[in-house]
Amino acid sequence: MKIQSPILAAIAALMLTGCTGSASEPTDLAKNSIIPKPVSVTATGKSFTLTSKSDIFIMPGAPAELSFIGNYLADKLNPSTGLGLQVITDGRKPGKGDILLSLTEGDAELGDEGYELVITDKSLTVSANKPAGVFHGIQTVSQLLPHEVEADTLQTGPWTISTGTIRDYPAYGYRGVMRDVARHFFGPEDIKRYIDQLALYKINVLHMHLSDDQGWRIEIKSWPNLTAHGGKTEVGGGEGGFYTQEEYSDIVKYAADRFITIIPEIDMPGHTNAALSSYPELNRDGKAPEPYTGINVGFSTLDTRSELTYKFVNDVAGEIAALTPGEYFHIGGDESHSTRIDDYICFVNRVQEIVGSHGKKVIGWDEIAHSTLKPGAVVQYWARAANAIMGVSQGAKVLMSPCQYAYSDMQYDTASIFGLHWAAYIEVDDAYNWDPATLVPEITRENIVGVEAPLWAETISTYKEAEYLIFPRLPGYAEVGWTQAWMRNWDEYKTRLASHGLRMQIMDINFYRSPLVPWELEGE
Ligand code: IFG
Repeated sequence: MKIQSPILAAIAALMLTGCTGSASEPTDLAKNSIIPKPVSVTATGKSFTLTSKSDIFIMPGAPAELSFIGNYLADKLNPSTGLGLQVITDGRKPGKGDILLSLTEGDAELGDEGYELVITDKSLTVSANKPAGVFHGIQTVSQLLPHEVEADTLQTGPWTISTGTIRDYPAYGYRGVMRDVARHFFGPEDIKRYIDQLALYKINVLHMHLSDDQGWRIEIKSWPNLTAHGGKTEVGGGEGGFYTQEEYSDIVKYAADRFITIIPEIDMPGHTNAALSSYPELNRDGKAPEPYTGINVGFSTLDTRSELTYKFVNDVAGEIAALTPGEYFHIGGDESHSTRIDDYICFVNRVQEIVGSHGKKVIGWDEIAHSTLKPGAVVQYWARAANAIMGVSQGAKVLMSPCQYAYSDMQYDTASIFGLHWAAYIEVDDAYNWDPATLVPEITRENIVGVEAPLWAETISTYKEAEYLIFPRLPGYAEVGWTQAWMRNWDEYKTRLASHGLRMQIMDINFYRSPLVPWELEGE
């Protein structure tokens, strides 16, 4: 069609886009950059636009979590869109341009974490069996909006989404990361910022490594010196720090509000110099070692033959379990090179009983498979497949954290400014190109609870340094946990990840600009 007059051209453009977005507005929902990749997307070729008349509707009688989610979405969208979205719970019906969050009954395919997103040119509805599914659905909504939505300052819009239906649910129920706050301490605000970043990618577990040789990071009221002394330093001799029980509980709630479960880890019998340095009586020779600020491992052990040690473990596990609604307590168990194997086995067997007595299931690094695992125990495969296979032979489930793919503290390459490389150099494609269900033939899909990407903190001491190692590998780990392996392909994924570069840039995330990703960045 040849148009002479600019007025006619403008009218034609408006007709093309339904009188709202620009002519270039995408109208194909299937052309999205959602991470993790959703199960199914059906496009219907029109556009839905949020306007200043839009609001977020929740039907009366919905659980309080839905109001939290509605406000979470409004707080996310309002600063950048300026639309002043309100959360409406008074029974008024949603109209044109409104968002509806709702719970459905018995959409079995969606499970507890899945959602259905139905977008027409008049409305956008997120529905799920459980609030967690609705929360995951709004992350997808945010990712369908222009990347400027991630800004915390007013942007121009238009705030348009292509129409269609998305049905989505996770491959694995456990999609986690681990933060080592013992080698270097990261305060509550750092952890909460991290939790909000995890929510963007539908991660649902944060495992906190709360104790090690270099530091004890959680207040234990019956053993106050653990933090008064053991929390006072860190790798390199810095001031360390610790969470009071109030701060820990606040982190647990902050995470739970975002449908993320905290799993606390007290690493034992090895990796215990901070505890041993805090209480002479915990040491076999009655002498407390000096605080340790190096990065060696395997030199420390609790006195596995002393009854005081088991009182200590019971007190610690009891206090932390009482603050932790999640079903798991992580007992560590790795690198106990200074513990005789028969003493180690006896210790792990007793600690499993203690943890069970406080109503928690045990997770431990793969070495715990040498013990007699209690029902429900989970073996976290990190270094030795033979240990994990031993766990499977005892009927235990496996949490996949293979160090050569999932260790976020590994350098990307020899030029990486932070990280280690004892396991491997892990570029962004290496972090993505693995299938938990086929990595170890003897560990099959039904043995696996999920995946977790640990970030050890020997070489990082600030939030920005941590972000450099975490991003952009984290979205890939999230997809490994959420999306079926047969749907995943690096060459397709890297183009979606590239568009997330703009989002990470706007959120001021200090991500590594891997040369393997065709980034679309502003001003770089
Ligand atoms: N292995 C140790 C960690 C940490 C890590 C650094 C495990 C289970 C090497 N144990 O990984 O404490 O030092 O990459």
